[in-house]
Amino acid sequence: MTLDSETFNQLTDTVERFVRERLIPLEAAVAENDKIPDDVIEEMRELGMFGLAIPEAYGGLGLTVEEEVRVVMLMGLTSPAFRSAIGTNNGIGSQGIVIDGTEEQKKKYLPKLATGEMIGSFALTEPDAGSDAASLRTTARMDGNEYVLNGTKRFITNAPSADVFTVMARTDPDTPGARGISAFLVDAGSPGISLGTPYRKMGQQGAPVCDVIFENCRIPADSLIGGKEGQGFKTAMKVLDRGRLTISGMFVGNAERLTRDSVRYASERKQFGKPISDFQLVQAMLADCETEIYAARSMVLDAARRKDADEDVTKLAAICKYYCSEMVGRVADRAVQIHGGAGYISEAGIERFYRDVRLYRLYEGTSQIQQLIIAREMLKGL
Ligand code: COS
Repeated sequence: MTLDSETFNQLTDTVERFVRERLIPLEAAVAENDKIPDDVIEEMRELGMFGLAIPEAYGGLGLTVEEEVRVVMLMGLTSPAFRSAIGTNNGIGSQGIVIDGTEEQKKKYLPKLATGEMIGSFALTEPDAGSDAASLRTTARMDGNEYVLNGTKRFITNAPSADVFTVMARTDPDTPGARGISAFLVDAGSPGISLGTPYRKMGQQGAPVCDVIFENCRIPADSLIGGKEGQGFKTAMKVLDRGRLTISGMFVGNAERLTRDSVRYASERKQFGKPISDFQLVQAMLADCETEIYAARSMVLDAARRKDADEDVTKLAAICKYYCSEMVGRVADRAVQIHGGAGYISEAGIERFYRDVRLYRLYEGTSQIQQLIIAREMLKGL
């Protein structure tokens, strides 16, 4: 459902203020401690931010994709760790249920994911199945009224705090590739689950990632998403289509933040007796940032509107993910350049963003996978 414009404007005003007054001042501490303070998580819960994309019928705000993307762009004005905290509940950790779950599964999980009482996480990647997701080896064997899971999931965002995992596992060992894969909802407290030590990463401190290991993990048969085997790969791909679109909004927001900081710095920093913003070579870098952000913002909003109109956006989501993640990488590089030495040291926070945004070309499908999807869609049916 679309919110009326006044209610939606109130929401965006609130998020913008929250980002400016509450989150931006905490960026350095979150990076230093590798943790978002609990009271901030609580405030995000109170603001309804865990349920932006969960339908109203299940306790969420039920934003359209366009509305969600606009909110995510605002969240992009601060460190990505804050969006990541709410990202899986709105995205890959809940959308499998929203898109393909049974009514019982929706009723059981979505209201708690919407309030943030539960954290959702998405377990697709494995040690030997990254870009080639359909080659995953985790198994789910039917035994009486239960499935028994065995395997390891790698680099799982929000796994350390997760209460429920959407797990892709092979139910049919004789069917290789996508068709033998099913999706499950696995409670984190199920016997036979253990977590790896959280990874130390290049950036994105405060956004915890670890492995999830299943050893004879028994889950009830009704944990199968949609109640149908063999559909799990398609569920994962549909979730990723939506996820790639919404995170692209995040990349636009990060690029805007970096550009705003660069404009301010360039107008304050003086060299050769005048602000460096007076120099045309600096202006060129600022203009390139602004131009690319405009293109990125326009494409994300267009794709979001098309998704809301029920168009197939597989290609457009890949285009957005590809362009926007590469774009913010270029913007972050220029931001370091404009800040000069100050951009390379920790205090200004620019080098932190530079490291944070490097992930975007890797997760939810590398740039090369996006290129492959775009070309495949172009060549389909020829
Ligand atoms: N929506 C719905 N169904 C989809 C789909 C989509 N976006 N993409 C593929 N499918 C379906 C196909 O139609 C096909 O179904 P049929 O067997 O009925 O024809 C099935 O899924 C298999 O698709 P495909 O043959 O395209 O699978 P591939 O193994 O060739 O892999 C890529 C496709 C490479 C695109 C996929 O593995 C991928 O996205 N990899 C990256 C994974 C990723 O993003 N990981 C990040 C970590 S998760 S946060």
